[in-house]
Amino acid sequence: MSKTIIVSNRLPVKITEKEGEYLLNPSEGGLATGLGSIYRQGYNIWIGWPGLDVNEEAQPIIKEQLSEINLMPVYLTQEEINNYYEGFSNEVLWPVFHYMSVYARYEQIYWDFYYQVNNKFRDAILQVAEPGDVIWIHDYQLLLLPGMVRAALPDVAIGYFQHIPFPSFELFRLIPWRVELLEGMLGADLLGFHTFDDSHHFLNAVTRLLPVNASANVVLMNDRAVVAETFPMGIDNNKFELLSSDPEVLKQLDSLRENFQHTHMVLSIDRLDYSKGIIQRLQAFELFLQMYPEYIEKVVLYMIVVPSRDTVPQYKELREAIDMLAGGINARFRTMNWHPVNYFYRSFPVETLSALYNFANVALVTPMRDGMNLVSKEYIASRTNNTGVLILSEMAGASKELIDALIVNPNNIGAIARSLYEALNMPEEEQARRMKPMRQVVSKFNISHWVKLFMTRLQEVKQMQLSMLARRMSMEMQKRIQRDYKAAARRAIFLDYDGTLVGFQRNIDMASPDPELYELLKELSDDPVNQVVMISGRKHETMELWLGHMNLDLIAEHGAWQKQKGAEWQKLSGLTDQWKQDIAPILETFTDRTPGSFIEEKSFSLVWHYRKVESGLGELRANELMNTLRYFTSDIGLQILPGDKVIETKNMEINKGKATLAWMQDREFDFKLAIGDDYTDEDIFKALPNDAVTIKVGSQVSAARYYLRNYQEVRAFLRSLIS
Ligand code: GDG
Repeated sequence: MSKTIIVSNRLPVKITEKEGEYLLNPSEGGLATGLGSIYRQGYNIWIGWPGLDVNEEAQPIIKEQLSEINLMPVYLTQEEINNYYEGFSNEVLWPVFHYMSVYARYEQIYWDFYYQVNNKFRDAILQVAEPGDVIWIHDYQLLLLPGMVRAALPDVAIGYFQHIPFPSFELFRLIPWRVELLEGMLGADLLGFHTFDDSHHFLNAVTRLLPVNASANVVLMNDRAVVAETFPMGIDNNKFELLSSDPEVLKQLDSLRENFQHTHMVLSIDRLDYSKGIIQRLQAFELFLQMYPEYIEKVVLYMIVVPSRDTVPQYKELREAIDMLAGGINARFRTMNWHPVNYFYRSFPVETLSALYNFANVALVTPMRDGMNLVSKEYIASRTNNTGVLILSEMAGASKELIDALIVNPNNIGAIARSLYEALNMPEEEQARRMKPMRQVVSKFNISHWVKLFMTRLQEVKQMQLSMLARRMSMEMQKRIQRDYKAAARRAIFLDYDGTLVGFQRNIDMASPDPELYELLKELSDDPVNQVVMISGRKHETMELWLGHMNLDLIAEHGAWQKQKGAEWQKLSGLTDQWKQDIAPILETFTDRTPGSFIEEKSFSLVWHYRKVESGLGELRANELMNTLRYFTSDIGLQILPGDKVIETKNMEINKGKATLAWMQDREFDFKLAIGDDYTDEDIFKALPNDAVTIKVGSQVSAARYYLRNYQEVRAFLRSLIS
């Protein structure tokens, strides 16, 4: 039976050692709760580091204890923790991915250990994984792992979810090992990110740095379609709703009410981290007290900072800066019975958090960057009476969903101070008007919904890959086609040229046939049973130059020109090119604005090429041009064809499908074959009868029955037919 394997850096368990005895405490974090429905069932398992340095004798014992709750440990040495975890994960990936690249230290030893530890995780997975299993890998500590597992288990389903942001390409490219990281990630079948921007940045980095094809959110890694998508993570909202009426919480709530009788509470909860904007938040609060002195003795900032990484110098400095600033504000504004900042550097039980979520009039969540930020969602879920105001940074993933919060730029301390004033003065109806839709979002898109969506999508991606695989021409299919080919008495063979028989060239005139191709076409057309038709979008002059002397029928410019072998070129009658006067100036404007682009003129079409334009700019201009052309061409019988780095405008009447049908008229064939790679070849595939062998080059969606990977495979296939 197949199983699901969850993998993350940390296991959802806290192990403590007391006089040689080890105590296991399952953690109650959001992710652990959400995935609990999965990993606790059957043979499913969660693999990760148990979070402490365990001596060798104790390792098998703990492993045994963990296996009882479906957990499997990967033990790390202190050196591995220093370099893989503290080093590469937290001093390279964390700062760069949070747009704080000045903090990054690109040490080779960090990378070496990162690679080594990812390999260690791979070995652990391979001990338990079998074909048919589903593996779900979590977060930035394990970016190489999907690729490593893929190499060992080519068919297994692998999902990857990134909990922190994926930065813009300009940031990501700074990392010396950027290519290896992307290749590792692309070992997955489905990659999930919190926001659209994150997945977009990822896809952008992939297409800029790797020689792969991507269309929309699908990247083709050889034959495997890899999908990158947005899955905003939710929380266990039921848990927080229920906590709001838990007796222990109510008790703590009572004492908060007593202690803060005449004071509003602004709540702030984060782990100690420079990405969380804690300094700016304190500055904003100080400014608020200065701007609105009427709030002196009327409001407190209740600030919990959970200890984290404070042996690392930057974190130690941050901690000292927070201490200073909080102390400074208190020294400046405090009165005999009031402290403006109630600052705690420690963690609290979840009941205390719940009481605070329930009590605080305002939650102030202003990270500089945050993948999602669950605290903001927990505050919303806890507000069962629909009061309270959330002030949320636009740099937190959550701001894309919680749009009814007061959204602020965390660098704009003036705006934060004003938002605080607005929040504290917001009428209850307005609070409810904002809170209700946010509560609906948090409740619907909860953690189990998130898990379900991700797992379902992963299955769908696997299905899509399988159906692509079914169309991929196997040796067996080739043999069957060869038999039909041999048995046939009259064969029609339609071949597209660019991308089908030759590769893509930066210079369009460089794609002339090579000796091997000439030889192949000669052998194919020498067989008296074969009628070979070269059907291309190229100019007829070019086709004449390259192929005019061969024993082939030629169709040029998508069907505008035809030539029977040995005869003269014939132009399709009744066509006009008057429209060029209107369209050419538009294309010229775009060419003037876009270095590297150029126009190609054919008898009945104008083509704007952007293969030499800076990547990104070309696509942008092509989009703009498409929109402009659509506006001008809608009522004058023209068709616009976006192709591989080209946009072609041509007479509507011309297309390869019509040309194919016209050529077939009054002729009988018992074997029909068509091979093509681009959009315009789809018309041929559709025009041919069902018994035709139609082959798409490249694995995009197509009307063809089969596909081959590239022009080399096409040549090998044709060769197999004639040999
Ligand atoms: C990463 C991404 C993304 C906090 N203090 C206490 C406590 N907490 C709990 C909160 C919340 C969690 O910790 C913090 O979650 P965040 O989402 O805010 O941040 P990260 O830990 O940095 O998580 C982040 C997340 O992954 C999920 O994908 O949202 O952007 O950085 O659940 O309640 N819990 C207890 N005591 C505390 O004192 N018990």
